[in-house]
Amino acid sequence: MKTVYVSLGSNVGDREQQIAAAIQALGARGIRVVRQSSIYSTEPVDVATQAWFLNCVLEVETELMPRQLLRTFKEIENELGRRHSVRRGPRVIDLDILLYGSSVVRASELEIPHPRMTQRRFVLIPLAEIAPTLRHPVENKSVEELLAETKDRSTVHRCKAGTVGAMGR
Ligand code: PH2
Ligand code: MG
Ligand code: MG
Repeated sequence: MKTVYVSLGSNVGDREQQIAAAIQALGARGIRVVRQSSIYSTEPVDVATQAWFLNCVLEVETELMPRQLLRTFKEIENELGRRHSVRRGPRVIDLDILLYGSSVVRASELEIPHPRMTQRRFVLIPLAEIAPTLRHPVENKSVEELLAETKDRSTVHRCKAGTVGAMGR
């Protein structure tokens, strides 16, 4: 069983409903959601000319290997109506693997830790909410330290409380 941190984002359609549907779809596929951050309203980064996102981060437990988990995430994205779209542009739902245990994967189709997580307040702020002392296996720094050091200055507002305590135990 591996502990995995997952980033969820949406900036098209009913963003909150789509995030809820994605979390439900994970559970339906046997991926156990242990912690859920609050939902944050976040300024778009990379492609700035798009709508604001809702973002959150989950701690999940799974038996799936990284590539199986990636495939499952793509299936859920398709199920929820995501169509191939502009790179880093608008999306109905995006599920990204941030950290998979302390594994490091560097392949063209999958990079773990997520290569841009240290440059994104919309990832680091929700992640720090649920796992402040978690260590990044390559940077060898805690999430709190990464957040204090990031150069990203984009706006991130907490807008809905999560369930930081252990869920379903
Ligand atoms: N995702 C992107 C690009 N930019 N900006 C915010 N605020 N939130 C996102 O989830 C996001 C983004 C590509 O995955
Ligand atoms: Mg993404
Ligand atoms: Mg993605």
